[in-house]
Amino acid sequence: MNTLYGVTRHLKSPPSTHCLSKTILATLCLSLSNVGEAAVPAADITLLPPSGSRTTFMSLSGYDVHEHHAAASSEQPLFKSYNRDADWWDNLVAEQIQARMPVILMASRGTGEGNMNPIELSGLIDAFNRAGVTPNIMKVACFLDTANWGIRAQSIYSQPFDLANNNMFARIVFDENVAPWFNTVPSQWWYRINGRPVIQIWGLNPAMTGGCINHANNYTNRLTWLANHFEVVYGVRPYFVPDKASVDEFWGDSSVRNNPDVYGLNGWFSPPNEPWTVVDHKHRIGTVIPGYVNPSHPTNPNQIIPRNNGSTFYNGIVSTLDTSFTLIEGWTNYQESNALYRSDAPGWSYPNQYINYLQEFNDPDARTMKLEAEACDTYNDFSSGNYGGKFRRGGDLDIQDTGDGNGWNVGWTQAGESIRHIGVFFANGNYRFTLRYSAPGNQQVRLRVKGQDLGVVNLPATGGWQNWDTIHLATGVNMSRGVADVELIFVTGDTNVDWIFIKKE
Ligand SMILES: [Ca+2]
Ligand SMILES: [Ca+2]
Ligand SMILES: [Ca+2]
Repeated sequence: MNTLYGVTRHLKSPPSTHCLSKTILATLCLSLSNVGEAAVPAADITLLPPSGSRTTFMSLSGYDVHEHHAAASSEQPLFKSYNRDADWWDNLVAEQIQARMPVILMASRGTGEGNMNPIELSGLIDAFNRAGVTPNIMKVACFLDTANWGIRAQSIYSQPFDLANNNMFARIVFDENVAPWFNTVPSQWWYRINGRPVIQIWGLNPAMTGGCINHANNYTNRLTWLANHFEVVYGVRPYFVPDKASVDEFWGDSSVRNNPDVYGLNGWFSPPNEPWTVVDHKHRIGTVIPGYVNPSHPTNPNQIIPRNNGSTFYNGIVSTLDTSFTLIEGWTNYQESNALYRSDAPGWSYPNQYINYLQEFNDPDARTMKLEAEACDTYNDFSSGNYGGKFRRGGDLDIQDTGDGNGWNVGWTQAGESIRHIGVFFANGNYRFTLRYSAPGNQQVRLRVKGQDLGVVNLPATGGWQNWDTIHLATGVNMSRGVADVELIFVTGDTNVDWIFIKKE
């Protein structure tokens, strides 16, 4: 019975079980733990910064998610559970790594309301550290989601958010949003232009929840105060990218256009025919969405931008390549059909589709990439159900925690099973493919790239189901610019696999 296969043979052996006494068995533990050390040079499996892009894309990522919301959505993520615990952050970081995002744009709705409270961003920094992400690989930018400003003004002051009132602005905007964001995200992670951290600000429509009043001749003064105060506290002056409507509409403040701390303006998008915008004021700033459905009017065609099997997003990316930077809404936003995470929902051609689009344009040189085995697009699995029960919402692929506190692996592999990543972007050049695996005995796998069989590779025993090692599967694989499928076939099975690292030689 396939479902019984591996009940005893595939139990994980935590390294600590080897270490009965740290003092007596120190040498033995060291030698055992070394079994799992990388057999290939660290440089061969270290991400390089994305390079060659004509713009800087940044993924606006919400973190107010809860499983019951996602479960009710038609755009379920591949990953479970969607509840903002450490695993949730690990998965988000792994997805952003695979997309080679240079900047992850994290929203704040303030400490007062609790929905996207910026002190939660410590979870992101912890996940960066677990994944070995360093600030040269990915930066974090601040997005002030104004949705709660009016709510807080009503709650604290029993009146709309008043741009003429600097004390109100200081408390709600700086004390409850900006300060906790920048106090939680250490400064080495801040996305900067010319050394200045960038703060994007969403709209201040007077009809926003709770209300917003007195924009004219006041919004620009509040921004100047915020820049001055930020500089006093953090020793550096920020740049602002406000919402264009808050400047250009009759109710807005046109003097914001000339504010020296404003780097540019963000134009957002609008259904049904505007999935991307570029605003050219001081600098060209873009916004792109993969699709949109107004959750309050989900069947009104004027409130929908269809995904069109990904072409909406792809065309938007191509149309904004000449910007200083482009905001992408929104990585986890299933509520409005903007989600870009891995999903096998209708509207995605395959789970990693949107991630791969971003990889292509974030990192056109495609010098390094990392494909998580558990996040493959398709697979052959001979046992019914997910034996380990981890990571995926459904399906038969067998997945468990790696046991070293860093993600998941495919396990319970049998001869003839396989995993495949679809549409991975390569540049011109020769590539090397490296596998992180564990196996108690000697095993064999076979790599297939762009349909080309690269032969059987012998995997030496690593000494246990969770003793990890790395091995080059193939070198000098000549690729031409474009996308290709990467498939790993388990010739003998009984091999756990964590990821495939790909590097241009
Ligand atoms: Ca299975
Ligand atoms: Ca299996
Ligand atoms: Ca993995």
